[in-house]
Amino acid sequence: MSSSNPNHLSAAQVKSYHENGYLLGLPPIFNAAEMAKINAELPHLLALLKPGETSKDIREWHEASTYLYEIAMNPRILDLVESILGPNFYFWASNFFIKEPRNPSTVGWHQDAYYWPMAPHNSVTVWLAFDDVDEVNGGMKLLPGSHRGGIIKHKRSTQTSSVLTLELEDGSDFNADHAVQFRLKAGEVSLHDDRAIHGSPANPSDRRRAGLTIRYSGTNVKNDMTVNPNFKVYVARGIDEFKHNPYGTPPTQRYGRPNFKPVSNEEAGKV
Ligand SMILES: O=C(O)CCC(=O)C(=O)O
Repeated sequence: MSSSNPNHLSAAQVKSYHENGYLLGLPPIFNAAEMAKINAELPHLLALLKPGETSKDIREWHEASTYLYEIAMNPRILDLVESILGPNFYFWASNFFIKEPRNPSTVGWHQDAYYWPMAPHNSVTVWLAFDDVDEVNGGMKLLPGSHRGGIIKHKRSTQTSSVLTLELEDGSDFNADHAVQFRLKAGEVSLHDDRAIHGSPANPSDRRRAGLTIRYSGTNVKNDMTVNPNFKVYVARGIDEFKHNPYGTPPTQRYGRPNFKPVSNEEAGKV
């Protein structure tokens, strides 16, 4: 996409995204002071978790928290997404992947698109680093080009350490030796395609590894409401020419949680 907006991706970056299924090396969205403020607010959200819940249960809380809604609608983030998805797209999901220091939780290898009852595949995930993230504290890895290989049938996780229930098997479904290690500073983002194979190991380090995933889709993408009935969209840029999906109401309070129980990954996916 050629553009006069300096925040849009260059033609070379867009090409690289489409070839590889991800993009790194972007200028920070938030500077250190802004990120410190965002991090300082996170405990207010965590305080709303109920007994037995973890940060993984903070899903779609942007529907009730301006704190998250404003991050998702940040113009600098939307400029990046617009470069990939074009002028008309919506925002529909947010959730945290937080690995505290010395946390054994992993994220098994998977394709987001396998979990989502959505078609066609025209979605971008923005992964916003709340901390410096690398190979030492369980940063994400992604298999370049894997988004072009089709959707592979996932198996039920056998590793209890994985926070996901369905995953792909290294050596059988793909070769993890070719995976790229994501490294981000707090306030930076990566972008990835909903079909790209990715995952992350445990965090054996003394540093927290927290990230917020924010999901955007072209307005042509339709959710199957019989599978994920809580699905709501917020038009982020342009117009919704298709009107395939129900609209959410923007939140009014700083920190809140929606009054529905988000469907689990299994319920939302094609198991
Ligand atoms: O944060 C991670 O390690 C995994 C994130 C992920 O699976 C995703 O963004 O879809």
